[in-house]
Amino acid sequence: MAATPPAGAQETHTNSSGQLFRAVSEGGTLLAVHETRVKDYAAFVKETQRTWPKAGFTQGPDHPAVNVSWEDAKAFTRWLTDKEHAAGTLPANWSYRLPKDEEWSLAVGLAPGSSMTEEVYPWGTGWPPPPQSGNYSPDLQVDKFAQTSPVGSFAANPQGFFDLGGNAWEWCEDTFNNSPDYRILRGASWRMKGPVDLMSNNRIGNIPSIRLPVYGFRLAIERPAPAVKTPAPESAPPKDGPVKKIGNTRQSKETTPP
Ligand SMILES: [Ca+2]
Repeated sequence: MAATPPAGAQETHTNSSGQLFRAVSEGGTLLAVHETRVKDYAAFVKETQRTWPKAGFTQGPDHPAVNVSWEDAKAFTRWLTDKEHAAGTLPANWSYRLPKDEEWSLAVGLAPGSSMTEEVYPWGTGWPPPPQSGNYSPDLQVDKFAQTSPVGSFAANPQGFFDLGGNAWEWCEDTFNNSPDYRILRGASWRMKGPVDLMSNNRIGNIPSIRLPVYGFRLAIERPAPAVKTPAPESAPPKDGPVKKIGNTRQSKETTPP
């Protein structure tokens, strides 16, 4: 059987800084259930002396690290990989990276190839977002936070992930519209309020060097694929051709600080 295990039955891993990870599919990539926090990122900045501009508003240690560029986030994944390898807390053939776009879709509950225009949101279907569904623009009046909020302030989704909708936009590995100059961000932020902006399949792109107080990231763990089980012929996945890029592919509207 290749069925996705029910929520709560997924494989998990906890790393050296107490971050919980869940597999996005059976035997698949491990994704952090939370965005990378201020306290996680601050340790990296302190040790590497990397530039990290202030967000411009108050952030506690459990808020998502923002004002982090794609390049910063990638440097963090390399730093943490090296650190945990040296400490022996990460298997030698595992490494940190950012989520791939398709992995992020699995975490938010989208089936590969789901419609570009399907009105599915991280909280389900229907507009407007219900109270306490996530940290979005104060104009929507669904949460009490003016800017970022501690990660995990709202309920996890059925796959066990927090803040996939709102709080910080999340950098992904993938290029945006196949342009090497742009990288994908998913999930919208504490500043967003438009129905299309908040859809689960929405994607924006921006240059990998830009830092904005609405941009953060969550970690993924690359690891060897499990031993292949020979599937029975009837359980082979349907041949629908290559997975297409889904969602609204647009240039970022969040290009300026508030
Ligand atoms: Ca988020």
